[in-house]
Amino acid sequence: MKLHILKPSVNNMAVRVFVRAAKLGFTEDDVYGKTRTQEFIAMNPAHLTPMIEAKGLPKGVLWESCAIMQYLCNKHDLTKFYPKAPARRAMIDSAMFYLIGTLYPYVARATYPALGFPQYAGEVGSSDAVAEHKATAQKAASDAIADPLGVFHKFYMDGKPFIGGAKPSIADIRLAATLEFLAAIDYALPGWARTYMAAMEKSLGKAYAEPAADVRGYIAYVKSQKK
Ligand SMILES: N[C@@H](CCC(=O)N[C@@H](CS)C(=O)NCC(=O)O)C(=O)O
Repeated sequence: MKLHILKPSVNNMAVRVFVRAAKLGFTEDDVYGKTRTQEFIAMNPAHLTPMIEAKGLPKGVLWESCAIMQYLCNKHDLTKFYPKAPARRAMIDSAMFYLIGTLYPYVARATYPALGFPQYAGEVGSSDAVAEHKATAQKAASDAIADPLGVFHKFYMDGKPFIGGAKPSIADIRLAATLEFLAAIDYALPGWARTYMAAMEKSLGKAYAEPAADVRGYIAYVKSQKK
């Protein structure tokens, strides 16, 4: 299996942590600057990473971080990361959809301007609005993070160390990777989230630390450029 990645991205970090934690066989191809090439778009018209290229996939490739982790868990019967019982699995799916549909857009609006990442069409950040309006929109997104973040703690974790229970699930890998970006804006994570991030890194060890170092290194680089 070939994993096409961009190292500074937390969407990518999630899958990069997962394949390491699950000890799957893979090679990584850094496609920085190549996602809009004809060759890449011919495989993946959405031009998005992470993307896996593997035999047996109807189209030869698969993108969307959560779908990749779900597919690999199904394929290799990795119930440790993705429980089989429908009700428990549904909670993991719900947490991941909630992250992609609700939390991540706030995180992107709050952090992408600081990270120097392009914003999505229609966002104030990608318009010709004055800097003050862009800053107001960025702050509004940052302020909006606390509410869905609290939902992960109160509802999905509900007193357990992880969304997955005693051990991290694919939803936990996706959440922890997402929260890494908040360092770009020095977001004050609540105490429980700091404990959670430390527990994720402790539980997954090098599998977490190695891809996290790429994201953290990029954030440190961007911050150093602003000084
Ligand atoms: N929801 C997607 C988001 C993927 C995404 O936005 N990927 C970005 C990097 S963070 C990308 O590959 N952009 C390259 C491009 O659009 O050319 C996921 O979770 O995988």
